[in-house]
Amino acid sequence: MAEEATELTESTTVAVIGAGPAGLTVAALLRSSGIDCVVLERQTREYVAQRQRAGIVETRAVRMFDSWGLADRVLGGAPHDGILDIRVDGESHLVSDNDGSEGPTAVLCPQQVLVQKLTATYLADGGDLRFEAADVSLHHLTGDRPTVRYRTPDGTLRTLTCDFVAGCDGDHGISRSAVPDGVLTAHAFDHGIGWLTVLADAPPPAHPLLAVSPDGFAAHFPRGPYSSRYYLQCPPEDHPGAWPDTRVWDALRIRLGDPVLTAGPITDREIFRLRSLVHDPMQYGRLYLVGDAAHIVSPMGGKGMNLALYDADLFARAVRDSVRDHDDTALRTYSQRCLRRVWSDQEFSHWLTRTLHDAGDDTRSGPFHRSLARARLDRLFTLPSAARTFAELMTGVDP
Ligand code: RFL
Repeated sequence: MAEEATELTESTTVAVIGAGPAGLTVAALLRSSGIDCVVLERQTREYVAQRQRAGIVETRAVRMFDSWGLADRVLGGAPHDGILDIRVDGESHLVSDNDGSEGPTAVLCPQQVLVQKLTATYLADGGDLRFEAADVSLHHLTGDRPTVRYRTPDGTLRTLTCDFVAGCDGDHGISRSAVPDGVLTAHAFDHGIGWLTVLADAPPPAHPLLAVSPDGFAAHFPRGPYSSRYYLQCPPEDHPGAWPDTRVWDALRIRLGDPVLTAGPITDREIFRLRSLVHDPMQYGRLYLVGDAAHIVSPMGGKGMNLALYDADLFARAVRDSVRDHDDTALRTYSQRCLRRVWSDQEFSHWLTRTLHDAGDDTRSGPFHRSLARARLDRLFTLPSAARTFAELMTGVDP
């Protein structure tokens, strides 16, 4: 049997667990503030760089990176023209996300592009990012110096002592489970709706497209010059194998009201449930939960990754205040300030999810809720104040 390798101990200011959008943003912002941190990521660099999910960095997040002087380095992709196509029974309604505010606006930057650029920026600035960190565990979180233990790819055990731990390891990570039972309250909601999501090498739509149809909801989003992500409402217990290519393209053509929609090779296909989850508080001792580690928001409205970026910004600023100015006010209010935004985005996502599903296939919601949902859409398309509120919630610049 191989001998257990020697344990090495190091010290840093912030141990960041996870190198997704949340962890990398925390790390890049701390680095640009001159605060040292170590990022521990379970997967390889290649794996993390290829994970495709979100497609739009919203206006609020673009301005956040801009305020740190990092927008040009970490954002890629085409500018978003701010138009959303909400298609009802095949009829397009173009909704603008022009909220009247000044400053840079949203970009079509796929999540993997953001992750690749954040990684490159952090490393180019001398950041410490350790991939394939196994068996990460957190200790002494309520003491003055928490410790993080992990194993390197060659089996060496390492211990990091730190002032703060940023738990950025998503919904299935170890950070949240290091909090004793009973400390966090989990608020969970399951819409009872499934989405088949498909990535394909096929032309993107002119504008991000959400479609209401009696056959169920569908959507079509750009993911690159010749790449698209599609969504099709389906029973949550469906299996991707029940959706061969012909069924996918036939259903998309019907629901999007586009009989000549160009098909292309499908590169990924999965089914997930629309669900929401919020943990309150987002802090335990010196552990701060950031992004999906603290909350999941159903994808309608494109808020999940953008919320992760919001948390990361608040956390990095709070640490900066603490380290530079010995002012812990922002750390103490971190959870409360994040949760205000989290619930606002949850509400927007919930509203949009219900509206666009109930207005179409009313098998579950019934004709009354279908008519209510259509009335809400009608208001959005005709009432300027409703359109303005929608735009503010889309861009995230609402107060
Ligand atoms: P992530 O991206 O899950 O990253 C967590 C990282 O932690 C690592 N990790 C560990 N590292 C060390 N030790 C451990 N024990 C670890 N356990 C895990 C993981 O390997 C990973 O690298 O969380 P983060 O950073 O909080 O970012 C959140 C976003 O990824 C998520 O909110 C979005 O993808 C949600 N989402 C969307 N958000 C949007 O804003 N707009 C969208 O259009 C959008 N579309 C989507 C989405 C999520 C989807 N999925 C997951 C259902 C579309 C889909 C299909």
